[in-house]
Amino acid sequence: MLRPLLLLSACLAAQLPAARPNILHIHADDHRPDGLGALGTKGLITPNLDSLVARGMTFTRAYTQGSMIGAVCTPSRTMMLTGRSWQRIPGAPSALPDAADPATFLPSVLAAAGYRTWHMGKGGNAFTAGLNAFQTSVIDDARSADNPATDRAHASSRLADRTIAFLKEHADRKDGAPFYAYLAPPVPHDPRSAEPRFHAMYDPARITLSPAFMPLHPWDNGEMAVRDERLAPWPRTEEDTRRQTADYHACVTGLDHHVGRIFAALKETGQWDNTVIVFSGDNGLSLGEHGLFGKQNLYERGGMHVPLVIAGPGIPHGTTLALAYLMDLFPTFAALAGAKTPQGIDGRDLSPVIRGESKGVREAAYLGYRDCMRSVSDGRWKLIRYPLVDRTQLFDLEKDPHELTNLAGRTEHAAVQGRLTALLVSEMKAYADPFPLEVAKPAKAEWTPPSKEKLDAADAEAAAARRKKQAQKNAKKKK
Ligand SMILES: [Ca+2]
Repeated sequence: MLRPLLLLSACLAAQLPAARPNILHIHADDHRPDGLGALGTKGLITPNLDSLVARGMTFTRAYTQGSMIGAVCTPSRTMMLTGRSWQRIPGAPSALPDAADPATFLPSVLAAAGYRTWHMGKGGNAFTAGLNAFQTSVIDDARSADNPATDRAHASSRLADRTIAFLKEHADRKDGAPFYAYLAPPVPHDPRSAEPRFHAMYDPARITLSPAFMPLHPWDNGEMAVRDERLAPWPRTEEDTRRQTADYHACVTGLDHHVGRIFAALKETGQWDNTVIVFSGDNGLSLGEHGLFGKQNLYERGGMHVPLVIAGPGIPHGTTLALAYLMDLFPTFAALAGAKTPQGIDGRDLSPVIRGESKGVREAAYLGYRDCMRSVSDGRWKLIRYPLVDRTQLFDLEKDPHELTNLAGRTEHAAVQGRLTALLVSEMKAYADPFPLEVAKPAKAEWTPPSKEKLDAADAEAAAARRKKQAQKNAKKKK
């Protein structure tokens, strides 16, 4: 895996990372793809993470590939730590026989190459088997019953304290082993609670709403009333959206502040020059765009598009439009570490893109959510298909980055639509996605917000079904 590095010309040698750098991976929770000042969110104060953008490589089209459940975090984090696509992660219908073997998980692979592996972060909606594969895993969960003292507002602060202690301890070691530290704070995920000093920095009245803000999604996308969508009233109001966005920004700024303390500790302990820092998020989030408030949709300012910045020794400065998935981090980190990537991994090594030797590692970004949404993009054009209600959207992302003008069904774009549809079919086949793009009897697309009574009744029904399933499981165990 080190061979491509050795092939680099001598003039680049000065930029090469010292052999086997430390990898410090900050993986935020529900962090929007443009969710840093330097990534385009006006007024968002993130000087520390911005410094990564200023010196490293930014992927503006990085995605988590999809989710079969509302908790998009879980498959996302599983894809990242296994390098496998959403239909092939452990437990998925097309998983390979060794998919659940911990020896194939990222921390084990890096450990086998001599890395110390350390994790601190959330335990909920995580990939527990993957976290257990770290040599050290510190779970920080605000909802943890055995640790009622924890609270969300100070999650970033606790993360920094523990990480700084780890960095100091690591610097004193004499064995020369590099580290892979995976920091997974539950931030800026709701409840959007930061320290008061960060909330004080944002006045809701000064928040600019997205051009794609809408009071309601124009029709039923198949997941209109899931948990996250209920975090705002129907119809969405400008005032509530501004308030929620201000709170979101406060959480991001709080995270950035404490990340700055981690950066300072890296410098103080002499580890800065040999540490590659990666900033990414597990999934995106709508904040009123298209009338949506969750991550259970496929818009660009929606559920699957994530931030991704890589900076450090040997990483050139720049921005790339290369289509990337979070599962690509697995082979990319393995390449940095000189580790051997296991067979059967779907992710692709992004090193050639980072080094400027290649414009990309794939032709399409394909995304999915449950059985109700599929999308594909070639970088410029994007097609979203909603089989359950027989709706299709076609957007020109170059001219219409906010996805406001649906070009599907227009004669002048029929050829593009046909090409994108064929691309979607082939991507679904390549990733063993079994769901149909057409159903026999599509439902009506019209949608009106459900009443509280109706939501409560649906919740009670779902809870009863869960209890029944659990009882059946328990009965099976007893036998
Ligand atoms: Ca998340």
